[in-house]
Amino acid sequence: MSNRRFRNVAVGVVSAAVGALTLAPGVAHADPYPCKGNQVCIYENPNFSGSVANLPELQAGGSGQVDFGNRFFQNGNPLDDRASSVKNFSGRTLVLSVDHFGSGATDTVEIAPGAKVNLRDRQRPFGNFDNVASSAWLQ
Ligand SMILES: [Ca+2]
Repeated sequence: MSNRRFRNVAVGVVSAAVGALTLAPGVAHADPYPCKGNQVCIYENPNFSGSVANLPELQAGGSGQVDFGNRFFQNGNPLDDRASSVKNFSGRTLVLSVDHFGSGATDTVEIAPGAKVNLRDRQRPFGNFDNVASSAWLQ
């Protein structure tokens, strides 16, 4: 009977590289809904993410005003009280209101031509403008 010698095999512990997907500040994200020139793009989520609404009323040749009451993002979610970020490439000043048309627009925010904004950064008398817009028009 031969001595059986066990050889210790150094088993390398493979440490799985746990990818903590930490994004460096300032890294540009691919825009799933690129906003074309002459458009107003209204996004469901902050930082131009989530679904988008491109309302023909706010584009070249449109009426220049729209109530969000019966309008939807591309994913089918209602637009009313859900807008979180906006790109205004219309060439005109965009006004967002917390009110529907006909109910007295007293609480509004203006988005300058060419501006890209998170509505949570726009203050109103009682809180910010995230998830409150109910109508919009171009000046
Ligand atoms: Ca939202």
